[in-house]
Amino acid sequence: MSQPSDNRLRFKLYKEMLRIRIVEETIAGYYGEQEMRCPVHLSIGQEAAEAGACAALEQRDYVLSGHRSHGHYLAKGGNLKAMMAEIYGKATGCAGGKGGSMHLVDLDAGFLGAAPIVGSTIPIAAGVAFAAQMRNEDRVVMVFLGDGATETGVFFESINFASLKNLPIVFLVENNFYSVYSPMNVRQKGDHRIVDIARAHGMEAHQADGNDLECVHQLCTQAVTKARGGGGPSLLELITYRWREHCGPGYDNDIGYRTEAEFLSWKERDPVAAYERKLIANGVGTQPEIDRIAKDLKLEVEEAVSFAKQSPWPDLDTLSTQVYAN
Ligand SMILES: Cc1ncc(C[n+]2csc(CCOP(=O)(O)OP(=O)(O)O)c2C)c(N)n1
Ligand SMILES: [Mg+2]
Repeated sequence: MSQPSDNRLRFKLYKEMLRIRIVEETIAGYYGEQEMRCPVHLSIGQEAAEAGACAALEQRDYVLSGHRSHGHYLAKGGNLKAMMAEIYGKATGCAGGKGGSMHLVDLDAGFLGAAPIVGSTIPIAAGVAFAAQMRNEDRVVMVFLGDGATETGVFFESINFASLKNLPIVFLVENNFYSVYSPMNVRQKGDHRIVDIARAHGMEAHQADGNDLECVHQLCTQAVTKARGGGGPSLLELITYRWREHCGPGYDNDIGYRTEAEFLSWKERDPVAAYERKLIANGVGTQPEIDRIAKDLKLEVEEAVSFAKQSPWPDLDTLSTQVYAN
């Protein structure tokens, strides 16, 4: 993005990234009230990967995700009020209040679903891409997964199938170094590289800085354009870092699986603050403009929380509906 005419896109990307940050911070702030009764996996620190990747997609494209999916849902255009209501377990939630944070869905936005069984949505995404290809639809599928999910059997089967069939799919790996509390070096031998797995299956793969919003967006745009043009699948590994505890609103560095120094070094590389500095330094935006965007977003998110809190509980007689496919 070198043209001044790209400034609108820069602001759009920034706003999407900041919106995810504010939503996640707001959830963390209200979580202690114990009105949200589902576990939440927040992606604070990883927002550039999420916003940059989804902005490369069209509305008709499909996204699938896993347990840490708020950012993917929002960046793909999912309804914020319906997401908040879902986390509060209300009837107005995107899954009728029965799924919670880890079962977000918004078919209108092309967010086909998220599920917390690690790896489970990867083969579904490959199947969706296969269907789009068979039906000759102009549709790309992007599936978000973590570094831990690349260690599931279905990941290997799915990338093999996607490569073999030249499917229109992007495997978007957010590598935040940990699977819960386990770093890569206790899970895999030697110099393990996720991109090499994809390449070994004949798939194009790239690793990039997941905290660099524009870099993520460019890389994803290339992969999506290639998939849309019949060029087949890609795997993109975005290096990033989760700030908060694996599951929940707090911090867990004291447990000892990672050091405070490591955490602080990644906080220094805050994708939101870095992009704000870049916007201002390049004369794209001013501090008052940025402050106004943040203020508007906070209002929008507070409204969503109020909507969720005021919404009714699901009726008891809906308990067993929409649980299984017809
Ligand atoms: C099949 C399965 N095994 C174990 C778990 C428990 N679990 C939940 S999240 C997670 C770690 C996933 O790590 P990663 O894919 O890197 O995603 P991250 O949490 O880092 O975003 C595990 C092991 C699970 N949900 N599903
Ligand atoms: Mg991880």
